[in-house]
Amino acid sequence: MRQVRGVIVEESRLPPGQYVPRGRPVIHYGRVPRFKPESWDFRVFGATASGEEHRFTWSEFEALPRTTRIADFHCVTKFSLMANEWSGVAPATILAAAPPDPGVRHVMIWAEYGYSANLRMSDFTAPDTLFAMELDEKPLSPDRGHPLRIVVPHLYAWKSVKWVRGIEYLLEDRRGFWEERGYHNIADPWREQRYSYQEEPGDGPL
Ligand SMILES: Nc1nc2c(c(=O)[nH]1)N[C@H]1C(S)=C(S)[C@@H](COP(=O)(O)O)O[C@H]1N2
Ligand SMILES: [Mo]
Repeated sequence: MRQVRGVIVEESRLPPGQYVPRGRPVIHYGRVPRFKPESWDFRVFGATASGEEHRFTWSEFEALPRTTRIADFHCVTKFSLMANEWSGVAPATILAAAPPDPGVRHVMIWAEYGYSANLRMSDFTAPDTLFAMELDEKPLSPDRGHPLRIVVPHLYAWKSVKWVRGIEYLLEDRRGFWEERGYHNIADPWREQRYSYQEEPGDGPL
């Protein structure tokens, strides 16, 4: 990973079986939610260090320090979007504001309408993972996750949850929305971890 004027820039490369489409597809399950800043919140719950839930309002979340990363992302349906410039809040900032219990090894990312994706703590804290509010120097469009999505460029893009509303600290791993429906628990595109039947012992909960 390179840094250019403080921006982490990942080398653009295409994982096995992926292609670069014309245009920039938008893809998700269900409808695009409407953003209501007065009632929006970001909840950090589950196994927090204090045992208490931590809640950010939109104005609190918006005021957190931001950083920028440039990275590709890879959909399991085989298209890849190359060199996206994301700006937003680093997971480390959330972990510092609302610390997890020391036994936490996994997190569940929760979105509007109950969409979710689980991540290992090591993927959540990886240097390319970000809670993004901007793409290519503009606020996210509604269909790309406005006002907040997570991007986990080094995993298949169903883990890059749009319209994020919170995270749950997990003492034991649990499957999210697509992981329960036949997709791989880890989802590393470089190892083509597409489907749950490819999982090896230790890759996921039974
Ligand atoms: N909340 C939510 N986030 C989601 C999805 C979804 O259905 N709901 N789909 C995922 C999938 S499968 C992909 S490929 C990416 C697509 O992101 P894009 O629309 O910005 O290309 O969003 C991911 N995040
Ligand atoms: Mo996807």
